[in-house]
Amino acid sequence: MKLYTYFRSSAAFRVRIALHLKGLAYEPAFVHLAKEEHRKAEYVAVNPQGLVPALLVDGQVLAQSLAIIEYLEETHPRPPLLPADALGRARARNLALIVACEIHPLNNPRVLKYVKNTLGQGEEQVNAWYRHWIADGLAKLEAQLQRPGTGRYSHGDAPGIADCCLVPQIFNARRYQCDLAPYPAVMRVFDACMQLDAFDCAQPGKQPDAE
Ligand SMILES: N[C@@H](CCC(=O)N[C@@H](CS)C(=O)NCC(=O)O)C(=O)O
Repeated sequence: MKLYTYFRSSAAFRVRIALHLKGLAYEPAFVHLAKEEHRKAEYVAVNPQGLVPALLVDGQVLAQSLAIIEYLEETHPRPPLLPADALGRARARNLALIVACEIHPLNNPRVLKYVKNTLGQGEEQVNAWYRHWIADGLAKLEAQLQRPGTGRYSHGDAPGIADCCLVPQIFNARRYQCDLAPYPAVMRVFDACMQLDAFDCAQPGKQPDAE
């Protein structure tokens, strides 16, 4: 498998964690987002959406991090990243989607660029935008994690799909100096995850393309 990745991409980080949790080897192909390599014809030919990550498997390209993780889950079920029961799976996906659909898309580079360049906002306003959506989303995630079902990890006592989303989002939040004190359950799960090699070795600073 070849993973199109960028060290700072939190969506690629999710997939790197899942691959490591399942013990699956992959060849990285680096797409430098800050240099806009994801917009170049060469990469758009791989993923027409022009977003990272993408996973090349058996000559076919998969995109969208959660679709990729679900593919890995179906083809390599052990260890599972989704609970065995339908209600549990729905809850785990709910937690993952709070990050993947309600926080992350609002803070993507192309969105920040639009706010800055097209709407003419300065760095301070862009950072305020970023921190606002982190705070809004993490408050909702915190409320969910305070509910029954959460264990050592987001759902139960084994790491799963929700943790693959939570951890990269905290790395992003820290990069933008967001206050994380109001989210004790989120941070407890983050700390538990970071004790695992699969999360630790997938982190941005440990990638070969890290700057
Ligand atoms: N929903 C997508 C999001 C992918 C995505 O937005 N990736 C970011 C990096 S984390 C990207 O390529 N952004 C490029 C841009 O915004 O210009 C997924 O989960 O894979």
